[in-house]
Amino acid sequence: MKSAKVVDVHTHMYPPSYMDLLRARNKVPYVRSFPDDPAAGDRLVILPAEDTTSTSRGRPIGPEYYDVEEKLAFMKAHDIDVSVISLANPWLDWLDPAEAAETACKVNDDVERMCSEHEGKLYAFGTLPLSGSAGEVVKEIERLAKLPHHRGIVMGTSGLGSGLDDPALDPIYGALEQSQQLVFLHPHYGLPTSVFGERASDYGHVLPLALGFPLETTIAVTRMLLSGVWDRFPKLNVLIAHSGGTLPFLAGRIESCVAHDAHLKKQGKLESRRDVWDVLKNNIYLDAVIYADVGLKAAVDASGADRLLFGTDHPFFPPLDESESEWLSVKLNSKAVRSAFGDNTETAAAIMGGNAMRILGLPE
Ligand code: 5CU
Repeated sequence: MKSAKVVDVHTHMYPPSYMDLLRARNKVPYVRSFPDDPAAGDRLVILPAEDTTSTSRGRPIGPEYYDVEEKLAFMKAHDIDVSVISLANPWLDWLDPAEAAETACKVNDDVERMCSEHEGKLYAFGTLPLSGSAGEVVKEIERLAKLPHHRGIVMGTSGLGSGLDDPALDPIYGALEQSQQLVFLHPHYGLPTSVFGERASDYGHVLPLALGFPLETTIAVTRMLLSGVWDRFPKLNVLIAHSGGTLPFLAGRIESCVAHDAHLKKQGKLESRRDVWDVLKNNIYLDAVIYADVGLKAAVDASGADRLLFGTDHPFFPPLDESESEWLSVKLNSKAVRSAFGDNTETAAAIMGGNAMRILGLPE
């Protein structure tokens, strides 16, 4: 087997400039400690679903979220050669529109500096000022294209506020396509807590993270497909988090529902459209953050082994036992690759790093 580098394309940070913003807030998203439980230390509260008794205090947050030395130590402990870091959710979606453009610049420059101080080890997906105007977003996309360590952008499913099928996003999709920057699409909003029922708070974060996140992503991408985003922007490339949510599994059903829809037919929308399989094989990349070989095999069947990229989701999902230096979440993801594609195969090496090196143009 060709020995390839291991590249982590799904790994987050809150750089210092962003931490300052979180610490200054008392509304979600925020970082704070709770005087009635000093032992719990600082807590990161970010999700809309953190409104049940078992989730309302978020999760512990320490330097693994903001200190670049911790990222490098984690990489070393898990034999990761290169990390493509992205700001973690909820990015800048919640910012006052008047502050969005300037804050995006500051956060992206902060991350670019971190990468340049660790040449060859760190690259990044930038953050967009999506609460600002489309013009401001396009300007930041054009600026990011010139930053030497940036390889695309990370964003959630809300777009400019009304989802990724919003026609107002066209100039943004156009700028991303034109500059050939990869969109790393990541969930944050999940599903309304009400769908998880009256006993949701008995189950901690399991329902919103295991099901809310992937379904949110699947719905967002399906809306992009249905609104013809990839018909208008045939070279727009998207890396979908968590192996595409449930898209690889549901693609056939989505395609069949489209082909049987009388409303779409009447509107002439069934003619000359690109189908879901075409988009999956030509515009979509999937990360390998699905923790089991079953999901990985579905991802490869849908998009191809040359479009699947290893990730960890660090610093989320740390071991519950702090004394464990090897993270279970990472072990599950790398074991899934070996179990699905063999221990020492070209395919496994490509997924662990070769694909990312090629797709993101990372230097050998
Ligand atoms: O544990 C969580 O809440 C998360 C999150 O918010 N974002 C993410 O990427 N992974 C886990």
